[in-house]
Amino acid sequence: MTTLNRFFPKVDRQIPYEGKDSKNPLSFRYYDKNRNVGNKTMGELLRFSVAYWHTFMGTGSDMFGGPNFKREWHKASNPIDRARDTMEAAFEFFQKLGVEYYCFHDRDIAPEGQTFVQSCRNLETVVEFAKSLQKETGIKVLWGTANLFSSPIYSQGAATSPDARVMAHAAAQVKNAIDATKELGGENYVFWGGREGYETLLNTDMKKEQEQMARFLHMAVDYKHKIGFDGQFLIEPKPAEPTKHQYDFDAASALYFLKEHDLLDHFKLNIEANHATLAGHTFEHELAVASAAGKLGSVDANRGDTMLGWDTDQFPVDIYSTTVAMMIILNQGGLGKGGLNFDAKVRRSSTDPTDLFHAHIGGMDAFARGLLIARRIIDDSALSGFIDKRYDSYRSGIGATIMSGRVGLEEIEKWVIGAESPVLQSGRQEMLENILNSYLT
Ligand code: XUL
Ligand code: CO
Repeated sequence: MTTLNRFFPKVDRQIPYEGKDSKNPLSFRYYDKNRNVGNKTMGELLRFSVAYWHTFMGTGSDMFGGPNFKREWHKASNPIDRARDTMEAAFEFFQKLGVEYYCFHDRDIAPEGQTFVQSCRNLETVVEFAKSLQKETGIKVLWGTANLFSSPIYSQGAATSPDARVMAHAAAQVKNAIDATKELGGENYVFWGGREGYETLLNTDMKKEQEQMARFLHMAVDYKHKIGFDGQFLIEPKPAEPTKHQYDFDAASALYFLKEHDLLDHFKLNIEANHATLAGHTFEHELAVASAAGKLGSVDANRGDTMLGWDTDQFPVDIYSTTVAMMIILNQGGLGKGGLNFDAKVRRSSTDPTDLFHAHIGGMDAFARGLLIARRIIDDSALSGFIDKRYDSYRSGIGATIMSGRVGLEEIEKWVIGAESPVLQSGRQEMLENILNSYLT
């Protein structure tokens, strides 16, 4: 390790794997990075990433109260010194936690300047520093992105702003964020349209705004090819918050948008658990929609709270949910360049920097455990055998004929008249739920 004990003195060594009976809260009980699960290691399959914005820039503030985390790395008075200290704290944390990846917004790693040019300079300075720390430690960027939602100029949208000068500003900012991501060897680049949506149709031309967004994304694709950035572009759907109606509502609407605007070949999706539930879906539904389209690229691993209707961004702890998520991920052969990014924050009351370790350890163990359970369920064909059999009638007879496209409604009508009425097999939901539960040991 290169950066020792400057910001996290209470965690004085790398978090060890100690097995499921360990009582040490600063140990992994399930995540054993080099353990083989199938033909890959846990580390290779899970590709955990820390979200820079929550973990190092989070202050604990909410709608009712200001910052209450007193982080050592936020104490320097000069913004660039503060950014460097924060980056050092981040790399100390990554190494002690034993994660290989992080994700960032341009404006979390580098402070916004007085002018656009100054902001770009700040970003270049911090990227240089991050690059040297990455080289020293082997830690990598899972994805970078641009913050196109905090600045007041984006209050009525970025790419979808009614003001073309704002759209131009967003485009220039994205160019620089893609450059930064490429410079840091980022494996993906994410577009989350925080304010790409609208509040009221009384002042909005929805079709026009969506055309603007498509143009914006086409320009990003062109630029990516021009500079030879080989990272995967990802769209992160979210239904609302901060805007009332967001254009990338969920996986299905994002896929439709991409297809409609001839962008589908250039993008995959980054599915976030709490965004799925805000859209009225389960996390696994959104993963399954993206995966079925061959577009599940990466995951923002967090959870919401069923009692609260907003994006609480909590760390994932639910083994049932991580198990079904890992089943979908394993069934598509992994996440490729993507990974599991903890887009999650500790609660306002969790004020000690050590809580950041507890939070990530919990999330990593929850997914490692889900991975082990999912692998066993798949290997035993415990559920897939049933699903396969359920569609048997399409493998031969009328089912195969219909699916081959050789018959239409009239031929089918003739067949129905001559056939016996169908007797349905039970869907056996409860039995299957019991089978799944029997693996959650
Ligand atoms: C917001 C959210 C973002 C994106 C990146 O809800 O999830 O942090 O992940 O901009
Ligand atoms: Co996210």
